[in-house]
Amino acid sequence: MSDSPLLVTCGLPYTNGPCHIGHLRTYVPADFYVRYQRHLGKEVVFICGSDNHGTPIVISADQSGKTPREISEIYHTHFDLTFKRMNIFFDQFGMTDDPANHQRTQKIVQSLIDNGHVYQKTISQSYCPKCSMFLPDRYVEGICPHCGAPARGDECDQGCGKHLEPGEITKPVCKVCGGNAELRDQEHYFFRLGDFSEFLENYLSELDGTSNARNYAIGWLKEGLHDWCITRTLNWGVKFPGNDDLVVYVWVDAPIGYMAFTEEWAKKNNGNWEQFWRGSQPIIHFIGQDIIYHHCVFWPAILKGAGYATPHAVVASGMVKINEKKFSKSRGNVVWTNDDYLDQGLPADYLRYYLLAYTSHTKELNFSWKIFQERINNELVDTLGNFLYRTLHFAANKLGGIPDGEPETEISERIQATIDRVSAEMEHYEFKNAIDEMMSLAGFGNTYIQTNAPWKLIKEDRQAAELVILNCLQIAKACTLLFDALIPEKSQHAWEMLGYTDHVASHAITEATQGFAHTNLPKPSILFAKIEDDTLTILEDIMTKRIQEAEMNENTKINENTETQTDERISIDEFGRVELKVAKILSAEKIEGSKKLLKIQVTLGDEERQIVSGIAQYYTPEELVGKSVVVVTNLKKAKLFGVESDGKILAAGDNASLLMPGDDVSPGTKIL
Ligand code: B3M
Ligand code: ZN
Repeated sequence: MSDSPLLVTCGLPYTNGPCHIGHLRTYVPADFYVRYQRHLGKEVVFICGSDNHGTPIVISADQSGKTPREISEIYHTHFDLTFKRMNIFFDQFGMTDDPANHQRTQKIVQSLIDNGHVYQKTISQSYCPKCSMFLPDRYVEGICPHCGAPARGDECDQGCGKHLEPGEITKPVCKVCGGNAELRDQEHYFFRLGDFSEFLENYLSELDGTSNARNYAIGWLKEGLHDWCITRTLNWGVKFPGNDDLVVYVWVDAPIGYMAFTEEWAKKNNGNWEQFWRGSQPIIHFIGQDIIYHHCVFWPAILKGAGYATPHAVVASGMVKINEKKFSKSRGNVVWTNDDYLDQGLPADYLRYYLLAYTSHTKELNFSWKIFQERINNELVDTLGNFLYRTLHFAANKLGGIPDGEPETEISERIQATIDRVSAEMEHYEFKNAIDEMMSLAGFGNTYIQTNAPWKLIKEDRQAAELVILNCLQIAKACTLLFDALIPEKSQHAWEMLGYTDHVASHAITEATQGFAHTNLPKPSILFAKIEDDTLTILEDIMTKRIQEAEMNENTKINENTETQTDERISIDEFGRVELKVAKILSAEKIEGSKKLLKIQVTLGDEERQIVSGIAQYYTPEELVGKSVVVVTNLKKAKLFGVESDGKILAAGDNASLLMPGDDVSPGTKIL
């Protein structure tokens, strides 16, 4: 072990929903980086935890009838297990609501107060008169004052991405009751972020990590820094020192979690947390690109202001798209780590491979099952898997094990050159390039075995064939050691097929050029199973169904919203554009795979129509037949669950009570 330990952290997931591919895009690369550093002989402490405070958790807890602590524990355990299933292992996985973080946060905030970086100010904040409460952060929605996009109380999530201070959002609406919010005065505490401009300018000019993190932050600095309100009117969170009515803003105590979890790790392992947070041992933060501001501007200023060491690097991953569409949980453009991936029996290592090998870490990553299948089958199966299997199979079957002797110098040099290039790319957080280098070594192995054809050679010159295979085995060993950081489960399996009985993770990369001390080889098996077309269809179907279900929910929501927006009135002419007619239901049937939808045939007198309607939970198909209903007939056609819908049946209220005209009006009659 080296005498220069490294602290690596990952952004803390909120405990208000399950793990998805967007999360993994930060955690998998961090784990890859940590494992590779360990193979280089570096001592690394790898820290993460769950983010339990803030309005997202309180709102989810309210909605599910649980306390914020209860919901936090549920999702904390969920993330902990899911990460392990993905072969991501933290040395400490803490909770921001645990005592260590409460104490550390209060200490740091107290230091900021003592050092003169905090002041009190009265501000106008969104308040809901109906709910009698102030509306911090995500309790309020409205319009971004900077770009006019719909926004959440604390950030413009659909527009310019700016952080919003309390009271800044325009047209505020209460998320609890949907009513209009008003502004009311309240005393809050502010952090003098503006005082740190010069410090941050110097800090950022030296910050290591990915250039997107540095460049975004420098850009924001040029726009000028505003002081940050660091308190919120909530019961859930870390109490503000000296004022029990307020908690600190979640973005204060969440990053402090990194420090508190290091303390927890140190306590358990007889380690030293201060060498990082008060000393000069490097801290590297892996985060998503959307939280660069918090990590590169706000967080170093807090640390500096409270007298702690600042991070050495920030590594920010680009966003994830699904089938070239914006990632969206509500629209169904998402891959859930457990439900959609691991529980389908797919190996964690395949997804790890895709996430890291597909594109550069800072670029947007598009995920599609089709590309997933192509990349896994062409690269892991056909290149790496094929090379390992051909080599091991020949050695075990034809040579009875590992031949004696040393591999040729040019082979050792090729391996060493790969290691050097991989290490250099890793140093610059260019993970995709590093993997390309590794894969090119496997490709080299394939070409080498193909051109030297030991299966022919053995007939004329057994010794020459043995040397070829020894060379191949050396390349196979190097590949296994190199790929271990990326696909640890598969690499361990390969390591055992190379005749080792211990853990590949405990071996240094330098051993890649060292020969074998044993000769026995077990019978090899196939390392990477192909993704078959049938599997692909199943996986794609899951996604398509989810997107259709989400569209359906969205349609219902739009209807609900139009019911409540009474203040935005339309003219009689606008209303006149809506064509409403009486229709009679001829038949109805369920749509397979959907709980909510019915496919309904109606007659409008001179015309028949097919309409998909979300009323399956309230009516059986049989009881609908023969009923007269009201239909909007000039709507654009839509497809729901792949079924065409030409019109909309009107229904009222939560139980979808159908609007039914009397028997004296015949189908096709216009409603005026
Ligand atoms: N809990 C999640 C996010 O905004 C947030 C990260 C905290 S890292 C200290 O992506
Ligand atoms: Zn905006």
